[in-house]
Amino acid sequence: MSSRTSKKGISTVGSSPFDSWITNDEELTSLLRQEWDRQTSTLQLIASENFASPAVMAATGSILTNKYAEGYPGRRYYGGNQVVDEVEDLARRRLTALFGADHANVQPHSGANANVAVYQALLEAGDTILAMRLDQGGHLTHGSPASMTSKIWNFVSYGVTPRCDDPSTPGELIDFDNVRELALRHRPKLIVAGATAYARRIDPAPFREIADEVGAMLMFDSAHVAGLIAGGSHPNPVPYADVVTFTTHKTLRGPRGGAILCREEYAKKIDSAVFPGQQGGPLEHAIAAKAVAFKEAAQPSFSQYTDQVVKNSIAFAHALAREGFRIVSGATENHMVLVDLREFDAELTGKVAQEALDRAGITTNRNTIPDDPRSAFITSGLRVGTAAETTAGLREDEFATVASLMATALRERDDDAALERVRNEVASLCGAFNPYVTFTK
Ligand code: DSN
Repeated sequence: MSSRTSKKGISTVGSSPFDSWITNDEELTSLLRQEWDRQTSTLQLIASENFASPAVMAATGSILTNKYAEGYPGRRYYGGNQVVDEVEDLARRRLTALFGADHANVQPHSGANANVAVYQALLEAGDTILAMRLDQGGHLTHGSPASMTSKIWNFVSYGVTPRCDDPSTPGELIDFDNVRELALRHRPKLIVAGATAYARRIDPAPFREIADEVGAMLMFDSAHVAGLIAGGSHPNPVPYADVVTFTTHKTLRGPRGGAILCREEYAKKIDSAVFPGQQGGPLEHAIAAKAVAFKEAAQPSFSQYTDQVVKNSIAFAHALAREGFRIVSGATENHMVLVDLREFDAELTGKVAQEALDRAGITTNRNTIPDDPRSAFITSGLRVGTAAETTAGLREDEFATVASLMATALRERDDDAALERVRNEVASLCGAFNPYVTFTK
């Protein structure tokens, strides 16, 4: 392979940030090149991933990585932070403007850190939190027994309504009667809205009503849909929630990291919980990259992008249904599709499907579906998303093709030659839709 051309023949010169990654460390450069090839010659359908812009990646790799800056702008524990203060202020200003929030904290290293910092800021150990159960679509930090959050706080979990195959009364939707009943019974101090494997729009208004009825605070974990909210494709929870948390690298298309928005009355407590409560020195290079992403998300072209993400997801769900997959809740309204594999093939598990698709150049993740009889390691479901490949330029027709390639790969999963044929078709699709060519157009 030439040093400037990927395995699939894609020139990396002038069309990608690849050149800036070349280091004098041959082993690492080789690995970076392999990952460049993987990301640009296979399909990235993991719902929580995206392709960050070259500007976001440049800021992530900037000189700011050298600087220690414990504290906040104007109140640091180290000298030399004049410039860093302005960078962090810029990120905070752009973020509050983007979502119309009172206060922003841009230091959380991840969404999990952001969530735990909120719990620490607003609650005492042992307080009750009402949140969505992991196996119904919630996140680990929403009180999964495997997460330290469940050891510190007392979680009560809500779920989704039972499955219903009549399209006029879809099931597997957040069960607001259950949320209200549990809230009245357990009187949580905090209610958490938001999910990690839920393909429908989450309306913040009914959560606010229930929180008010029981005197609870409301946190909206918008990790997955932050970009859809910023682009105006989903409702903004900021006017309803006391606190909103999110990651910056999913639909928001920024660097890996987290952020918190809150009402002014909680600002001091939230800031203290992030630093020094949870973290030490902030990653100012990541904060600079967040600032870049917040500016990008404020552009009209970003709204066009998020609208297309949702249109693609709807087209993808229809095409997958035509191939014989059952779509959990019967539809999607965001960037992801949660697929129940059992009707396509009763023997096919999420684990086997994910591995077969990997061999065909289609990257997905297995996922439990509501009331999944299989374990979280095996699963009966697959979660796919359109955020990344929409950035690369795929539209509804291409997602219909992807659904058909997925079905072929899964039907012929034991036939290496068939998987290789799908892999070649995937590579040719990816060759026509390279995200780093799209970005520079
Ligand atoms: N749960 C991860 C995901 O949605 O992929 C994020 O923490």
